[in-house]
Amino acid sequence: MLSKKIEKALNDQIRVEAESSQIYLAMACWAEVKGLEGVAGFMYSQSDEEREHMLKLVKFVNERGGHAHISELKAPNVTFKSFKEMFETLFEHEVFVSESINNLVHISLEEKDYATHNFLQWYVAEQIEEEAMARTILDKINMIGNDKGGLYLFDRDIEQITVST
Ligand code: OFO
Repeated sequence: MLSKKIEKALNDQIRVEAESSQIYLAMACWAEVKGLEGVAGFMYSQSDEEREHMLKLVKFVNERGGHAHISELKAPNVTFKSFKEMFETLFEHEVFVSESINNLVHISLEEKDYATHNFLQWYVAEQIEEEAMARTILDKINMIGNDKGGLYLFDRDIEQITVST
């Protein structure tokens, strides 16, 4: 059984994951209308992954005697000044999600909820990967700068970059 404190904290995380999914969906749309199919495809799959993260939490809360709340979400940014700005936003967002997961882990220990603590280890590992991937992408984007040819190649290769991370 979940304590009220843990249930609330997990529900807050459900919202964070749902908002992440919307943020990346908006990025996918922006990249798609700008003609970068590779980047759009990458963002669509990131958006799907975040929805999976959310669902995993939803099921965990309901299975452990809590009630997962599906709440209203903050509207994401739908336009960006540049691809660099968009990927910076992605990186900063992943850092924020990691902090949020760490905070949740902290609460689970305070509450001596070892089942939740164990469940959260998957998210801890996932955030290490996601932050590393976002950092790799940002490094490449910084290297490309305003070079159109570089952006074209980046768009073509983004799938490989992420698979090899
Ligand atoms: Fe990339 O955030 Fe979910 O966990």
